[in-house]
Amino acid sequence: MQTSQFAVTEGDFRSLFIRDVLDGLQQPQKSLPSKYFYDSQGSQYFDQICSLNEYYPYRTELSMLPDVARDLNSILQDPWEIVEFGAGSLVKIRLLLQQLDNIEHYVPIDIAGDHLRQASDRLQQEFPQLTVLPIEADFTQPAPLPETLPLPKLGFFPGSTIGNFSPEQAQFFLSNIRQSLGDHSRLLIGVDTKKDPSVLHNAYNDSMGVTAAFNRNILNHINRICGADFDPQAFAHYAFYNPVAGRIEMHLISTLAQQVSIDDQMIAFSEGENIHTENSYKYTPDEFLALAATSGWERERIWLDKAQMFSVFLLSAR
Ligand code: AVI
Repeated sequence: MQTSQFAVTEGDFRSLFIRDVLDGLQQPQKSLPSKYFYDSQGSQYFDQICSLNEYYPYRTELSMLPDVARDLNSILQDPWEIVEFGAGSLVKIRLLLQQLDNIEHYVPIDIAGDHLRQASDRLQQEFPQLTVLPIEADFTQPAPLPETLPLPKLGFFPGSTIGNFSPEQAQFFLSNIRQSLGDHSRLLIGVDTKKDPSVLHNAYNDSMGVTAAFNRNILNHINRICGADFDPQAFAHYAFYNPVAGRIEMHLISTLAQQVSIDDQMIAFSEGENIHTENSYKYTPDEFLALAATSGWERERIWLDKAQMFSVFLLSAR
């Protein structure tokens, strides 16, 4: 297995992290970038969320992928390579690789380098004919793919992670990957659908409190990396569906007036003041296709589960 790195150094990561955190917390509406949920504890919480009954997106998409892969196998006749954005533990790709005959290269991109390399080693052993070429990088940032990859590319972006971008950011991201995947590329992307708000509410307010712990954990991550002194227990988890914006919003609410030191700055919170930590946009198929079209992608196929809880799109580069 070859490896490739576009990684930032630890020092760069820390200063970017501090800058993002202070930028967000010094605005009148305090906010934090949701990508900072995912330290190793946060990734474990997210894995637990995926196993919860209330959190339907993960298991619904997983149950759809074998059928998607079967259909895809008849579409992808020539040799292809798959580029996965934010590949994580490489669980979903296996469901594709088990059915797809013509994949020669697989390029998982993820910021968690050690985890990515270990998962890639295991995948390489399971699929010895495949060339696995992991790239340690922040997939949200535009970056060219290595020029050694000559085959047409299928981008893979499952899990409705696209929903964690604003529509403008999603458009920017989709245009960028359209550029880096090139002409003749395709994109297989999972997108959460609009549905009964009570189902959405329960998915982000689970009865075991795992989503609450996941939300608060962003403060532990900030404490560790930025030398801050947040007390996560002094913030309450609050998540709701905003029907006008078509998104779940997650917030942390300060339960008392308090001051927090971050790097060399003090940030004041009044009692009841909120930090907006995440958006999770939900799209009807038509809304998502319209967004994709503005980024150079057109509809090739859509799969929906029976209850229309989740959608998977195959898009082709225009
Ligand atoms: C990763 N992402 C698609 C999840 C979502 O549903 O927006 C993150 C998450 N936040 C709370 N629960 C899960």
